[in-house]
Amino acid sequence: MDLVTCTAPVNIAVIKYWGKRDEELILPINDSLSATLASEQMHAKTTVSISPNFTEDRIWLNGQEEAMANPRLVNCLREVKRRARESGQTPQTRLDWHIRICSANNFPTAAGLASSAAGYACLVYALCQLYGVKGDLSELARQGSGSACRSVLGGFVRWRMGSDAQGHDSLAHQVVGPEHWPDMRIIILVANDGQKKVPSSIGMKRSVGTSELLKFRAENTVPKRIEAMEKAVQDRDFATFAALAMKDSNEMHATCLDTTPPCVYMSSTSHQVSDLVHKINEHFGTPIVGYTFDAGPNACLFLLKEHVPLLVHLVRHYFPTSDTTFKGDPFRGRDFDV
Ligand code: 2P0
Repeated sequence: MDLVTCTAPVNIAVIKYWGKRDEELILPINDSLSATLASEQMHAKTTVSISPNFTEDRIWLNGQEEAMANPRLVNCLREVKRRARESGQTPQTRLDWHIRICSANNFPTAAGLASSAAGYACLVYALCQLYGVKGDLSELARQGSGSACRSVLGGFVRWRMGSDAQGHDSLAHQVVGPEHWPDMRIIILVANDGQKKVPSSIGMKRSVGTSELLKFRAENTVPKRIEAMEKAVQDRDFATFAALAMKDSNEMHATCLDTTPPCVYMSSTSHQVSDLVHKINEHFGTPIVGYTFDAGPNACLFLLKEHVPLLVHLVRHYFPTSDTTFKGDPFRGRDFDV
């Protein structure tokens, strides 16, 4: 039996991916840019094993057995095996052995964070190790989940949408490595409002079909904003970085509201967090904290290390919570190195 175990971290987009031009290949309508968390923090851990004794392919996610028939999973496995076959590194017999996949996240699903990004990045990396596949992994991870292509690299990562119809140039590139901005911190505030959200893939499809604002965003706003964001990251210009992240998050959620029927992801708590951040920044006369919201109500706050104690104090004051277990830990100042 051959066995590989690896981990892959979550990434948080500051210029958002929202909308596909090709559903099958998962090709986006705009570039996006994200920060990958350090790998020992919020991550997926996946073990893949093959054996001539296994009689069928099987997968377990967070301890529960799931169907192997998931088309994205099937695509990833097929593509990795195709590359392995083409490279001639793996004997056909090994490729014919059945596989077992066991994957789990070390963070609560309630956090509503991009678990599919960490999960597919981890799966693809593990499969490539298992079958001896080398080269760029982002194209393979992208076919599991779009945002997963950004989790195969550390630091700040840009996913270039590309122009090739087959998606061969729709790849992730590292903007700067994890060591570039050592004082950067991310605090995640979990707003447990119990709202049922529209899955992002469905929300995106709906936005592509109905939102004119989305088209404007993809063609006009993001191409300029992402260049400014890349420069802000390279220059470690926090004020510009935070201002652009907030603008982009708000524009993404505006396109979600411009969608028919609208996709409402932010809750009243999310808006209260946003208000607090703007008040703090107004007080300082410059952005010292920036927020971004994904397809859910939870806030990801970016700030520099020196401001973590102040922010944690203010959040605990304005958002007192009785839940101080792991789920509530973000309120206790659990900060993550990028
Ligand atoms: C992002 N999100 O850039 C954006 C912001 C959510 C909001 O990428 O359909 O799970 O698997 O490609 O990657 C979440 O979407 O969607 C996402 P699929 P994915 O992080």
